[in-house]
Amino acid sequence: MREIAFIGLGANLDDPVAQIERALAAIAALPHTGLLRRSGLYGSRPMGPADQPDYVNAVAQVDTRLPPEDLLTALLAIERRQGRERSRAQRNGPRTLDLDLLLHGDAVRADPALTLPHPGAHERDFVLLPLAEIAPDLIIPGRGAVRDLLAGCVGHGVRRLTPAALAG
Ligand code: PH2
Ligand code: MG
Ligand code: MG
Repeated sequence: MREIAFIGLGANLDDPVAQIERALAAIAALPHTGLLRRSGLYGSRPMGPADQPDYVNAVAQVDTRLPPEDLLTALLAIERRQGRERSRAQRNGPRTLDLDLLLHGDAVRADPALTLPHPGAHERDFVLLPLAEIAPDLIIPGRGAVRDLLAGCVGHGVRRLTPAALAG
C-alpha cells in the first residue's frame, strides 16, 4: 500500500547545508519511495546542550510503499553513510545528520523502537515551521493541526535561511 510519510532532517556538523541536501537526494533515491515535496532550509538554535552549533533543519514529504520499520531502517543507513556516530553520542548532542520519521500515513503507535507520530514533532518549531511550509493543512494524529501547534510551541528561534545567509 502506498502511504504519505514525512521525514524531519537536522544537521549541525561538517557543512550542515550540504549534509541536508545530500540526504534529500538519498531519500529521493530510496526504493519504492518518491520525494513529493521538500521544504526550504531553516536555521535553529540547538535544543539540548547549548555548547553546540546552530542546526540546519528541513522536512520532506514522500510517497512510499515501504512499511514504517523498513523506511526507518533505510533512513538510519543514510545517517550512517553520512558519518553519523551514535556510540559516543551525547543525548541531543551535535550530529552530521539526523533523519526522523515524523509521520507514516495515519499510523499511531507507542513502540519504543519506532513511535509514530514522532514523539517530539508536535512541540518543536524546527519541525513544525518547515512542515507548515509544505503541508499547511496537515493534522498530526492525536496532536492537532500543524498551524495550531506552531502557535503554541516552545521556540528554538527557527528562521528560513535566505540565499544571503546560505552564501555567508
Ligand atoms: N535535533 C536534535 C537535538 N537538538 N536542535 C535543533 N535546533 N534542531 C534539531 O534538529 C535538533 C536539535 C536531536 O535529534
Ligand atoms: Mg531528532
Ligand atoms: Mg533521530
